[in-house]
Amino acid sequence: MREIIALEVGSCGINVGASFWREIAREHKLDFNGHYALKCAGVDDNDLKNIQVYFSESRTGRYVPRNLFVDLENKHLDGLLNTDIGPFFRPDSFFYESGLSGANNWARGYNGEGLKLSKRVEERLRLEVECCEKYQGFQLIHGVGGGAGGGLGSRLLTEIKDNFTGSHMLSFSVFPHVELSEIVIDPYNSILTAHRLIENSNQSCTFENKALFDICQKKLGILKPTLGDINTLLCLIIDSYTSSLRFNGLLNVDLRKLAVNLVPQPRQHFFLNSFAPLIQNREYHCQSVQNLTTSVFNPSHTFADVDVDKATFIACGLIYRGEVSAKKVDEAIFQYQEDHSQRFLSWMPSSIVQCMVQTPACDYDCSCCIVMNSTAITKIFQNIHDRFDVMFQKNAFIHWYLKEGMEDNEFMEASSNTEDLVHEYETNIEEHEEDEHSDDHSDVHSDDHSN
Ligand SMILES: Nc1nc2c(ncn2[C@@H]2O[C@H](COP(=O)(O)OP(=O)(O)O)[C@@H](O)[C@H]2O)c(=O)[nH]1
Ligand SMILES: [Mg+2]
Repeated sequence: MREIIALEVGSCGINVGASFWREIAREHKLDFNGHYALKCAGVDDNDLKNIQVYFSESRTGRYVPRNLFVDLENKHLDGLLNTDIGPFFRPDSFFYESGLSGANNWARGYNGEGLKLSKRVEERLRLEVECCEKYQGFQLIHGVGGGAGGGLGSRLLTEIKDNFTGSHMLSFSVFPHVELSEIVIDPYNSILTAHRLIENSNQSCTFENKALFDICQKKLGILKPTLGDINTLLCLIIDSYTSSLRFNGLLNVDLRKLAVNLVPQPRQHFFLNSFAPLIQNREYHCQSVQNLTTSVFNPSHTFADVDVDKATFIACGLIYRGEVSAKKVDEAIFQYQEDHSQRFLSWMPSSIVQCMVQTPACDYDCSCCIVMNSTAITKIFQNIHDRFDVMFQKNAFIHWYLKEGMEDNEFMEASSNTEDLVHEYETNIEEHEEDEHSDDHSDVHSDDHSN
């Protein structure tokens, strides 16, 4: 069995993680005591076939999430334990430093208290790995702008890369956006985290709360979206992405195979995502494959505030869920690629991979999620870089980081690594444009020949 070990770090990670476990419990028909099957739900062989990917089975036959919640304070974890989903998790899967609060400083998560905590987490990860038959890797959910999600998340990314040789890391990373940022120092936290994600993650799905907020308002008709609404939306992607690992289906893939298809250069592993249908009340009607496919490519469905319409695709993965005809999927994708060929790199032979999971997402008959490796991602990195630069030039707030043992050059290194990544993504466009021009010239030559 190809197990995954999940980590949810910091307030954002814990909240989004709780929504994720809530949703996949429903999909696999587990109640919050870990028992299969939920009353009234039909039993299906598929429910448990790959259940070990995310759950361990206890001696008493309970399914227990294979995850650790990690934070620099206990407030959110105590809160979670006291909700209906609390009993679902192992009590010893909660790791925190009690008594700390307001630890927004990345350096406290990466060095300081976070370093001590990370040693305890690492020990536990080792035990988890030993209990796995053949683990495929780790999954991290976090907010990159936080002290815990960013700083401690980065510490764990680094330790895992160094100490679990050959392991694969998938992250679901929520980036801050200037319009919805509540932490003044989040540009520092974000750039320092981005640096570690570039170096230590193998694939990262990136989200921006601003886009999620807009989708809640404009598509789902929620006037004042709460973090709960935003997290439910975000989890549509995490559920769909991981459904190909959790359920049987046509052309299913594991973490590594997904990465092979989507990541032509190891550093360029940052994905944008969108989902269809985005509808007010999750309705029980199936949209056509054609509609689902066109919708996921529609920029207004993207879970980040970027312009995918003007960007070049490096590669895409489409995950369809529900009873969907493979032939119709082939036709819809072929049609999209034909109509938008100039947006795909000429040297990537099969830049759209597809996957079909027969088990639908809860409350949907059929749906589609796209994972895009696209040059549009540069906007997220450029934004945090620009916001970082403005503050760093003034030396603002730096003393808080230096006090926790950091040095100026760590900021410079993170900043130039992020700039390099933007440049590497942009090089794809330049090369693509050159290829297109040389194609034009070769057309002229062949015309000349025929004359
Ligand atoms: N989508 C989402 N974002 C959150 C949530 N909680 C916090 N954030 C965002 O995550 C970023 C980091 O904040 P937080 O997670 O509170 O910091 P940490 O606990 O120190 O990691 C900020 O940009 C917040 O706006 C949440 O439940 N959902
Ligand atoms: Mg917090």
